[in-house]
This record gives sequence, C-alpha cells and structure tokens, in this order.
Amino acid sequence: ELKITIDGKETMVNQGATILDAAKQVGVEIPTLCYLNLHGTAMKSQTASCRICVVEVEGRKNLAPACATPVINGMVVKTHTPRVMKSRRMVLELLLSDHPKDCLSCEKAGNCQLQDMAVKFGIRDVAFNENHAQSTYPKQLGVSIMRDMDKCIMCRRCETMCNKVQTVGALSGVNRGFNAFVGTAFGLPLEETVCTQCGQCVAVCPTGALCENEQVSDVLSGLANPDKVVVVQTAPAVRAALGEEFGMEAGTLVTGKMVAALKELGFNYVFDTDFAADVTIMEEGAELIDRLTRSIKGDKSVHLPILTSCCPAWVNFYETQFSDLLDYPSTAKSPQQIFGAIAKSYFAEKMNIPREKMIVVSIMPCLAKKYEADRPEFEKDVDITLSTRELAALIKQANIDFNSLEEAEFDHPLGESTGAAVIFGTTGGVIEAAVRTAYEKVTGESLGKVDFEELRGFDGVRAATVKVGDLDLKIGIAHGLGNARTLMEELRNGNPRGFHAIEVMACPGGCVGGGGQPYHHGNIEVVQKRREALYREDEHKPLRKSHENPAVIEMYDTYFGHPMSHKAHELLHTHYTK
Ligand code: HC0
Ligand code: SF4
Repeated sequence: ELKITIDGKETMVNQGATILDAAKQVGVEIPTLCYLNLHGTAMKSQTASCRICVVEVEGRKNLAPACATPVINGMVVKTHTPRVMKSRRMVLELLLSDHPKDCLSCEKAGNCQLQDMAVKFGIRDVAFNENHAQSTYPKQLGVSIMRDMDKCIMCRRCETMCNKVQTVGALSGVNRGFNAFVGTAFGLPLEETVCTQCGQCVAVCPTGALCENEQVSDVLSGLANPDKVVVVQTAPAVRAALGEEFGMEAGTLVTGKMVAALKELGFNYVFDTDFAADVTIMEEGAELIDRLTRSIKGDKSVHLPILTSCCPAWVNFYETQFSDLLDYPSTAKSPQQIFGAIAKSYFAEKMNIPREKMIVVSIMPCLAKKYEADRPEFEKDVDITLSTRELAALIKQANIDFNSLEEAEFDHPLGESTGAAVIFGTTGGVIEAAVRTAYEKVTGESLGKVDFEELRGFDGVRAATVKVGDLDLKIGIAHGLGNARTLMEELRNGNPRGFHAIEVMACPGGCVGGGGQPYHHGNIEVVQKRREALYREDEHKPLRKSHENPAVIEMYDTYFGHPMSHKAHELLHTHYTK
C-alpha cells in the first residue's frame, strides 16, 4: 500500500493506482475529458491526451496528468492551485479555439462534456480563435451514426471502445495537431467498413463528433398523417433508463409512465417488444431443443452451440468476422424484427389494416437497431427506430410533464409479456429466458424456482452448467464484442468446453448499456442499476416464462400453428450473409 495526500486528505492506495483513482477515493473530483474507466469491465482509456486533469505534485517541476500518473509512496498532490486552474483553462481555450461554435443546434447540446466544462470554467471569450482556420470535414450521416469530425477533440475514447473493447478496429486517429481526428480506413463511410453499428463509440464521445442519426421528425410526420396507423414497440431496456432523462435516479423503472407518454404523443397502439421477445424464445427454444435432440440421437450434421441472434451489432460482427461459422446462430429474427413482422401480418390482418397504412416505430436502447431495421431482407417491417434519448427528446418537445404522468398499460394483444422477456435487456437474460422454457418443455416438469443465478453476473465471459433432466446444459455468455471474440475463437478451435448455447450482447452490460441510452459518461454503475431494475420488473411479473404468455399462445393457436412451422419460418426467421 502507498500513502498519498491530496488537497490535505491522506489515503492509502494499492500499487498501480493513479492520482485520479486516489482522488476519487477521498472524494476529490478532478475534471477529465479523455479519461474512460468502465469499472468491472476490461475498459480503460488513459491516453492523457486532453491534459485537463493536470495537478501539482510536490517536488516536481511540471504539472502531472492525474489519469496517467501512478501514485508514489508519500506523494503530496494539490488539485486546484492557481497554476493548475490556469493551465486547465488554457487547455480548454485551445480546444475551443478549434471547435465549431454551433452549440445552439448541436445534437449533443446539453450532453456535451466540453460544453459543460466551458460553463464550469466560465469561459466567455475564446482566445486564439482567429489564428486557426477550422477544418472542414464533411459530416457523414450513416444509417445509425452521424459523424462530424470538426467536433472531434482527439480524446480517443471512441478508438478505445472500437478497438480494445469491441475489437472491431473501425476507427483510428489520423493526422496531427489541429488537423487530427479519428477516422475510418480511407475515409470510408462506417457502413463500408468493418463497423458493426454497435454505437459504443457514440456512447462515450464527449462532444458532438459522434451522434445518432436522428429520426424524431420522421416519427412526427407519421403521427401527423391521418391516413396512417402508427404502432410503437418499446424494447426491454428502455424502461430502465428513460427516467434518467427526466432527472430520476438510475435504476428507476418507468414502464407505466413511458406507455402513458407514448399514448399522449398520439401513437395509435402502444405495444411491447417484450411480446416479441417471448415469441423469440418460442422459436429459438424450439430450435435449441431440436438441435439437442438430433445431436443426442447421433446426428453429426447438427451445429452446436446455438448462438443467440437478437443483437444486430453481434450479427454484423459474426457475419463479418466469423463467416465460416454462420450455421451456428439461431435463425430466429430479433424481437424488434419479429414484432414488425407480426404487427404487419397477424395484427394487421386481425384489425383489417392494409400494410401500407401502417407505420411501425421502435424505441430501442440501441443504435444498431436502426441499421437492423434497414436491412433489405426485413422489407421495412419496422419503419423507424428511435433511441431512448430520441424518445426523451420527443417527450420534451411535446411539453409532456413526464414525472407527473399517471402510469398506463400497454395495449392488447402485442403488449402482453412475461418476466422472461423483460430480462432480455441485460447480459445473460436471453439465455435465462430460453432455459426457463426449454427446461419445462424438455422435462415436462414445472420449474419451482425460475431464477437462474448462475447465469447472472457481470464478468465479460461467463460459463455455467444447468441441469435439464439428464442433460448438463452448458452455457456460455459474453457481453462486449471483444469478449464475444474470445468465445468465437474457442468455437473455431473445436468448442473444447462443449457449449450447447452461447448468448452474446454487443454492448457492455447488454442492452441496458446500449449506444442509444441516456449518456452515462463511462459510469458503469449506472448500467448496473438499470440491470437490477430489469430483474426487479421480472420478479414482479405475474408470469415469468415465455411459453405462458396467453397472447403468444393464442397467436400460435390461431395463426402460426406451432413454433418453427412453415408460416413461422416465413415470418419469424432469417438467414445470414457474408
Ligand atoms: Fe435489446 Fe432485444 S433485448 S436486443 O438488448 O433480443 O436493443 O432492450 O429490444 O430486438 O427484446 C435492444 C433491449 C431489444 C431485440 C429484445 C433482443
Ligand atoms: Fe466501432 Fe461500434 Fe463505433 Fe462501429 S459503432 S465504429 S464498431 S464502436
């Protein structure tokens, strides 16, 4: 242990701790722009590129960046001397001198850490402003992500996310000095690179350099058109985070208020992606049982483990990076797409609504869902996808007092769901939902306890064995694409651990940590609180197994026949392309 004194407060830290870690321990806040530490995951970015976190270390001539300076025993540090403050201000003015000043209309306005810092430092005039011509990179508007590299401050958090955490490698720093920015290979649009559209670069970008492709106005046009029937679905993880946009504590569940707000906004039907998640379990569960049964009978052509296929960035990742293993993923579409397909077939037929009159909007915690909805094979079953943040913006625009809304209920029938569907939004949840159903289908017994604690947790790669009748069902779980890569390489090497099923979610924590959620600026505790909220909602649901959803049962009885039927294959399954 090492002793350090920060602003007169003494503390002990472990070898390897930085001044920033020590300061956090004694409750001293040191401002940072480039630093990123998602505790509990493998992510850490300490490029020390912004120099905002500099402090004075007794006995040293130069100011030291707190994020990258290891503690030495007996160190004495001061974090807010006039010299420190002057230096921080200088850095900030330099950053601002080369930064566009369209803050009024910037997408990140209100969520920009650079803007917050300028407010905090009371910057009124920006020095050096006239000396540097601002670079003019063209804005690139992609299907999920908007890039505006004039606003890049070279903190390189996105690079850390993309290259180290996700191991995708779509982004890297180019040029030096005032011309530096983070770019793609040959300046190609993200769609033409290995980018998976996961949106984790957007989630950590402190400025307006990386934002989502906003589609709020498309939704407003739909709502304003009297000839259209506008149907909305909300993903599991949205309800656990939307409240943060209205000042609520992380982990507050706002399911009922969210439904009420959507009704106020004028959607004709407010439905739940959770309904479709229950359907996914019916299809994917049946597929798993089918593969297991055939394998037990000695069929050598069966591909095990089955891989979950509901996360679009993950689908993109295996299509691009593991195209030799495309027989392994489940062919079930994601709940978002299953919902769209059902809304425009089963529901539309039931209600006599012509397909062309219906607009299906999804509210997703994710940016890759925009890309998924746009994939040509899905034929616009989902028309528009908004992120959690965009929904919040829409509610604010409509002047709806979210906090005082009376809770409302989802509409029938596509608003019915079970607890199994709710936990889809967190790492381990999809496979737990599948196990609840597979267990009962295989053994014919009713599960006493539906909580599979062994599948929960936050380690990047997890493995668990669940007893299902005579079978030891071996399950692998990964969240974050770098962790997924570890499991996929294992699979390529012959599946030595004998997994039967693997769940992958591209974002750290699963959808609760998605790239479309309220910005948490690298505070992973927020993501953990959202996860707990989903487990709470599951616990309080009267039904907690997908195959018990009465609206799902009715739909199979009257429309699909049974899981994996011909019609189910046509509407609820997909294929993968290299
Ligand atoms: Fe998810 Fe989903 S759980 S990917 O994380 O499977 O985005 O929340 O909507 O589709 O249900 C996201 C969340 C979904 C889908 C569901 C799955
Ligand atoms: Fe990389 Fe994901 Fe950003 Fe694409 S969306 S550039 S894969 S971090």
